[in-house]
Amino acid sequence: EKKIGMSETWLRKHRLIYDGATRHPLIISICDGTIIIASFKTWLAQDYLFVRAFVPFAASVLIKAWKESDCRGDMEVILGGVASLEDEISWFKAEANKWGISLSDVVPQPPNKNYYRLLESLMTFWAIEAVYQESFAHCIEEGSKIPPELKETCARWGNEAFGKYCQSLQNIANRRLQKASDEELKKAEFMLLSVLEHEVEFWNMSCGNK
Ligand code: HMH
Repeated sequence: EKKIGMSETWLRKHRLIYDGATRHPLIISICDGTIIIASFKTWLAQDYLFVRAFVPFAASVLIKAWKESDCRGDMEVILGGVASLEDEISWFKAEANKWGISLSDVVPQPPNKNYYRLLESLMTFWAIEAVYQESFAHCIEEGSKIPPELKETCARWGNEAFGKYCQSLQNIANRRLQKASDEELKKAEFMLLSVLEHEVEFWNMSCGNK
């Protein structure tokens, strides 16, 4: 049986907003096949920029794991995440090419840029990945009518291995939260909520094309 940690408690407490981030209309439209291709393209281009910002953030979390963690395995978990980002950037470039998007012309929209400010703690590192994992895993569940050309996108974050990785990050976060002060706990819960809110805004960016 899975032990319930602080992060699970908070996700339950903020269930509605969590569902708002993981069951956003953009994700629902991918699941039911009604997605507008212009929306998908906007998402792809903006997320490419987000992932570029995420790379140095991941590196900073790796440094913290090395300096501060009481468990050696933590560094390997985060290193795995860091290592996969090179492939992810290449995937974005190839995918953009497929859809005729010129990435060199893309500029970050305000909801994207605002999100960069949250790239600072292990809590946000886990939450950012977890929202994508849960969102896209939903798209590849039985009975979804996902367009074939979007299958690969959904599998990238919805696959089981990525799910396990997110679970490992969550376990690390829970363990660290057990030792946190009240002040740190407050901050971590606030950061989690902020991620959920920014994810909603991030999805919203792509819905303006409808
Ligand atoms: C906006 N959230 C956003 N982009 C991503 N690529 C992820 C989460 C997952 O890494």
